[in-house]
Order: sequence, then C-alpha cells, then structure tokens
Amino acid sequence: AELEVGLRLALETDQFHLEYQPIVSLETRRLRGFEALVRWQHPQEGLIPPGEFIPVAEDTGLMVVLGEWVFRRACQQLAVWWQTLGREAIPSLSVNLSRTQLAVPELAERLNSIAREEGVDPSAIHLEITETTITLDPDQAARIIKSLKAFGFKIDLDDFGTGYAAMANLHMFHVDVLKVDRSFVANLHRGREFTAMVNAIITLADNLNMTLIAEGVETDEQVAILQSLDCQFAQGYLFARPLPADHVVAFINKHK
Ligand code: G
Ligand code: G
Ligand code: MN
Ligand code: NA
Repeated sequence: AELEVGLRLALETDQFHLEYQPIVSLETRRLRGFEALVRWQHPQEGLIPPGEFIPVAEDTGLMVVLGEWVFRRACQQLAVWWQTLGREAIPSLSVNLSRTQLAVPELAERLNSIAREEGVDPSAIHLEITETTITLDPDQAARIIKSLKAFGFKIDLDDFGTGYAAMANLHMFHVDVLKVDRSFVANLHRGREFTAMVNAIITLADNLNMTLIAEGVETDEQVAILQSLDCQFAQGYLFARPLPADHVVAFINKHK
C-alpha cells in the first residue's frame, strides 16, 4: 500500500525516466535500435527497480497510466533523436507493454494517436509483449496484436522460451521478432543440450520469418556460440547496459 501511494505521487511529480539499451547486429555490430526501460528515482529511497514496482502498478491499475507515460516519453525521445541524428541513426525503438495494457479498449488507436502526436511513424516502434502475457488469453492477445499491426506497429515476443503454451499457438500471433530469454543465453556455455535449445528457437524463428534477438549477452563466448547458430541480433551488458538518454548520442557516434 505504501508503494501504491508512492507510485501515484511519482506519476504526479515526474519521478520516472527511461533508459535505453542498444540492440546490435552480431555480424556487423551495427545498431538495430534501442529498448526503452522505465526507471523510478525515488527522492528518499533512491532507484527502485522495475521488478519491484511494475507488479504493484499492475495490481493497482496504475500500470495503464504508467505504460502510456512510458510510450509517450519513448516517442518524444525518438522524435528528438531523429531530428538531431537522422532517422537512419536509430531505425527502431522497442517499448514494453504490460498485460494490463493489453486489456485497454482501443489500445491500438490510443498508441497510434500518441505516436502521431509526437511525430513518430508506428512502423519504427516495436511493442514487446511477454510470452507469458499472450498465453493468459491467446484469443484476446491475437486480436490486439492484429489491431496494433494494422497501424504499422511491430510486435516482439519478449522472454521467449519461458512460457509454456505459446509455442503451440505461435502461428496465431503474427509477431515480427522473438526475443530469446536471457536464461537460455546464460546457459549456452554449459554445452550441447543448451545450444540445441537455442538452435531450435533460431530455426523456428527462421521458418516463421521472424527475426531473432538474443537477450542478456554478457560474454564473447556467448557471442561466438550465437554466431555459430546464425543468430542475427543481440542485446546485453557486453554491448552496453541500459543508458540514460544523454549517453545515447555518444554511444551512437562511437559505433558508427
Ligand atoms: O530494467 P530492467 O532490465 O531491470 O527490467 C526489469 C523488468 O521490468 C523486465 O522484465 C522489463 O521487461 C520490465 N520493464 C522495464 N521497463 C518496462 C516498461 O516500461 N514497461 C513494462 N511493462 N515493463 C518494463
Ligand atoms: O524482460 P526484459 O527483456 O524486458 O528485461 C530487460 C531486463 O534485462 C532489464 O532489467 C535489463 O536491465 C536486463 N538486462 C539487459 N541486459 C542484460 C544482461 O546482459 N544481463 C543481465 N543479467 N540482465 C540484463
Ligand atoms: Mn523487454
Ligand atoms: Na526478456
């Protein structure tokens, strides 16, 4: 309850900000885009991790407001970067959607209006939905994904491999990207069984014409294994931690 009061105040007094983690091509190391991640800088408690406050925001109905704030802020920032650096510099920005946002009536229309208001083309925005979220109500999720895609948004299935039912239903969801959960990447060095699982996910993505992004890449050994499996894109501390907005331009200039 204390956290709920704090969250309401935080929304009113602008205590949230976004950080941006690069997603890169493994072959060329070129930037594919960034994932926006919300941060709560509490005036007394310091930085509170999203793993702590997002579940509370979801249970109290605040996640819809917070999620919309995140989406608008991400679009505003992308528009600024496009103006200063050119659109090619940042081809895409990924924004997470919470399960409670998927229940918002006319979510697609709302997100499209916000993107347009901020001067961003929806086709540059990837909306990340976790595999677990879509398995809660697959039919509803399929309808929402279809409506989002009709406006041009791209859909990324986040934490892929950790849900249980989505594999069977994957054909229902016209997703663009599979993001392999970082638990798979963390186990890659442990040998053949683990590389076989990631290989299976990569083959699946290929056959369904989806792009694959490996999450949580931390070592050169993981990069070598992922490249041997023809994994195209990766994200993780090896390339960069989530960056404050004012570090992003420097990162881009360094990686041109
Ligand atoms: O930022 P960090 O890497 O610690 O994120 C922890 C968790 O919080 C991740 O599962 C991430 O997807 C989630 N998360 C971060 N930012 C957002 C956001 O803006 N919206 C939602 N729904 N989840 C987020
Ligand atoms: O669930 P989602 O993929 O949205 O979560 C992103 C989370 O993963 C963020 O909390 C981010 O800080 C974290 N993260 C990003 N790269 C790495 C990494 O290389 N290792 C670990 N352990 N976490 C990472
Ligand atoms: Mn994500
Ligand atoms: Na993930």
